[in-house]
Amino acid sequence: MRRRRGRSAALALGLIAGLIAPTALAAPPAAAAPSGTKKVIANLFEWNWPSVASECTNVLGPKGYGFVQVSPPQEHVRGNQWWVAYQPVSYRIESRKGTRAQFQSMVNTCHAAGVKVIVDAVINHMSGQDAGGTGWAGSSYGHYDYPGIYQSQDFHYCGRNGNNDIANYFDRYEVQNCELVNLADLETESDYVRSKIAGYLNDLLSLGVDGFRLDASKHMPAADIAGIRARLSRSAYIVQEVIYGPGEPILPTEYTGNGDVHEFRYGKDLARVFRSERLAYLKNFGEGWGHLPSASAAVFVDNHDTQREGGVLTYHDRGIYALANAFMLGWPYGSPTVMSSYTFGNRDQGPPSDGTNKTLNTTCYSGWECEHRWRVILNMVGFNNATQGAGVANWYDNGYQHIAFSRAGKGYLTINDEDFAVNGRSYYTGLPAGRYCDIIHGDFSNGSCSGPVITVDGSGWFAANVPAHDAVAIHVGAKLS
Ligand code: LM2
Ligand code: CA
Repeated sequence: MRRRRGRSAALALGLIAGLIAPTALAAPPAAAAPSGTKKVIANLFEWNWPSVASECTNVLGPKGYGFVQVSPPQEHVRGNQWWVAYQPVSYRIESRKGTRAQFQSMVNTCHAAGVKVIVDAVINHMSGQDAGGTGWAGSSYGHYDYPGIYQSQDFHYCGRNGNNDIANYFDRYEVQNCELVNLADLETESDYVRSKIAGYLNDLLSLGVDGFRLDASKHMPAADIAGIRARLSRSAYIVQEVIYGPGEPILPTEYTGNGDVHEFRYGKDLARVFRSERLAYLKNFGEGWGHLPSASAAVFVDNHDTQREGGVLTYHDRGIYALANAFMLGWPYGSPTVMSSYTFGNRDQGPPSDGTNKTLNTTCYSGWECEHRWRVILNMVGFNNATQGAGVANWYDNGYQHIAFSRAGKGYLTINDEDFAVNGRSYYTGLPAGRYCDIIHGDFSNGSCSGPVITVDGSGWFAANVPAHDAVAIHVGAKLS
């Protein structure tokens, strides 16, 4: 039997604006939630350590994020651009984002909130300035000279292109032995270099860090990463940045033996689907599209590089960006990372900082986008947690921009990206009968829902109106009765 529910005032108000509104934040629970089923990573790009710490306590932990990924913590070249972080000059944990003590305190605070910490580790190269200089924390350096760490014999000089720079991505030797935009390329095959890199990573592990994003992994042979990994003092989550390029010889699959690998096709394909194709095509998104095996894939709608390069959805896309993230968090493929950005007008613009380039504390929605707090994205983290391990069932699509699916017995998501509302339709969920909070338009806390309530009947159906470019999501973790 199909039952219909009248259009609620709240649903009628389900405008795009609602998709990006921040949610009211509940007070943190007394104890950290168990971390076993929390898989979602929040990438707090360029946040300083005190701000990351308070976000762990106030938002990430209570709302169910399992991990926070932080920007590179080592000493870097001076300057105001964000990318100074990608030019290490020493492995001291001392940067514009904070001191070693602040970093340590951030890790402890995040752990106390049940959030693990992943560090963006820049280990393929050092700085890229021909002249050298003095680093953030006062270390002096030359392009191929880092006193007490690396000397000229520790770098690759590939002998190509006149300046040792990478020009041809279809040449494996060149990609791994030449310089990425003039960045002094470490001889990662040498025992000495491996021991220095492992020393840095082990120092971070000693501070309690849980995992690493290995920057520029494609520029290091998988065997070199394996050699470094073998020197780690304990196991750590590893995700490698290997950007798939059509026809290139270096493949993301070469790296899966070391840990997870970023699937860059995911965000690009998702953007194309949302912008110019059909959501109906998402029915087999992931492995069915030739992407990496799900168990090895780390996925995101955008990251700090792709949001500057184009070809993906970003915070600029507002409601559609929220919907794309909702799909990512609802769909069981890979490990999702939610991007959190500061507002930028040009590619090089650094984060809000003071006159000395020290990064200021984060102020959400003012200079910082805080996408990870947008209601749809934040509440879909709860959906992701509640549906762990449940497969896709009851796929529905209208052939175009309206899709729906269950996560068997645990949750249901429908996205309507048509230019028109879909009214008076019923959806088969297979979920237990009951009243569920529509977490796209309301927040569930202390057993009540601040938005529309969806009633699943005894046969597993519900009826709802879904406005244009909007969605409805329910799950067993946000059930009223
Ligand atoms: C990465 N992954 O493999 C990072 O995700 C990416 O953000 C990094 O580039 C890159 N690899 C190196 O770690 C960024 C940024 C570049 C910037 C570099 C180094 O996208 O623009 O290059 O960091 O800071 C800048 C200048 C470039 C210059 C270079 C060296 O833009 O023109 O090259 O510094 O001085 C002469
Ligand atoms: Ca290299």
